[in-house]
Amino acid sequence: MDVVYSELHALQNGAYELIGGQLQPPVEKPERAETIRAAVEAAGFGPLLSPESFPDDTITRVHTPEFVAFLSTAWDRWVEAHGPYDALPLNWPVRTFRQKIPEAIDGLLSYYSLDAGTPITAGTWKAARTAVDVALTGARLIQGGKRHAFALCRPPGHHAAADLYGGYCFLNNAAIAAQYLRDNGAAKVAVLDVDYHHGNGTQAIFYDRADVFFASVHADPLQEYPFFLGYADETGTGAGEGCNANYPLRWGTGWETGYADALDDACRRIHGWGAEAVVVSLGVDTFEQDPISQFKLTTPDYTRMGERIARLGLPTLFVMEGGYDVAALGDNVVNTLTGYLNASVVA
Ligand code: OKP
Ligand code: ZN
Repeated sequence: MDVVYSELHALQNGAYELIGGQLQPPVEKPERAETIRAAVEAAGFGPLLSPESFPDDTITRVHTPEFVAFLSTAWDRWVEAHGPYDALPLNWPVRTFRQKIPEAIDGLLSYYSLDAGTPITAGTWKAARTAVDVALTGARLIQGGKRHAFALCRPPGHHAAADLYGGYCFLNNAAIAAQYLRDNGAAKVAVLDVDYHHGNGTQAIFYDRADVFFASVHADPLQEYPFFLGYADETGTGAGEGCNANYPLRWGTGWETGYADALDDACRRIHGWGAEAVVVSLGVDTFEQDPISQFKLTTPDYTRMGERIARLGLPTLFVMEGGYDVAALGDNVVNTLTGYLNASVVA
């Protein structure tokens, strides 16, 4: 299986993150992608491909031009206002506030963000922009006839919506790849999101559309971040009614205690809907030892996950999302891809 990777991911390297009321070293750090790269290479995956460059209009098919302009200039404006420290928002336009776009950089960060856990640094734009190229290079491989590819993206993307960043995500790599597949020949594309957290950004981007099906297996938003989207009664709207499927699962869920059944149902829905290709938002933060998560999947369970995804029998683009136990990340990703390949109908 081809693996697309760029070392420029390391340009996203925040200094600290607010976790549980304390400033701590970020869990979303460069070592994540480096350890996955080393593990897939050691397992014989490859070749390792560098991303091609894609134009900005692939991004603005999914994100607003105003949001892209904001993200690409935010660091320079922040440095001008404050100095060379991580750019973080401090308040949000929640209930009772107006949704009017401010002028000052602090207000813009507030308007365009969903949390204070996603630092914009000197290299954020370059890293996020390169992650999009990584995902699109994988999508182009699929569009060109490959049955599968792995886009080893970092930073992740699934919390980013059309004009919203947060949850360590800036540009929605998986959504941009799905849209690329739509724009280049596939009539119906599914996104299967197996990250521990609900893919609120991807859901929002495609919520009113009948041409992209979004299915997500994740921790119950009653208990877990991002808290305000991801319930089972979110089924799509307008033309997209029936094209969104959420499987919220309680803390403590394991493979045999709810996860496998939910994944199976999600895959059945995607198959029944008639998808021509699937983009997998591959988060492995469902792992039992993940430092910020509460599911109980084991390393062998990822082989089973890959096997189930393979039984869809669809061209498959894996796009890396979360997963924060650096010691096990490589094994969990390799097992997913190996399980997929070994169960693939087309080798
Ligand atoms: C990104 B992805 C932990 C704080 C959680 C945000 C988590 C973003 C996850 N108590 N902060 O979906 O893996
Ligand atoms: Zn996650």
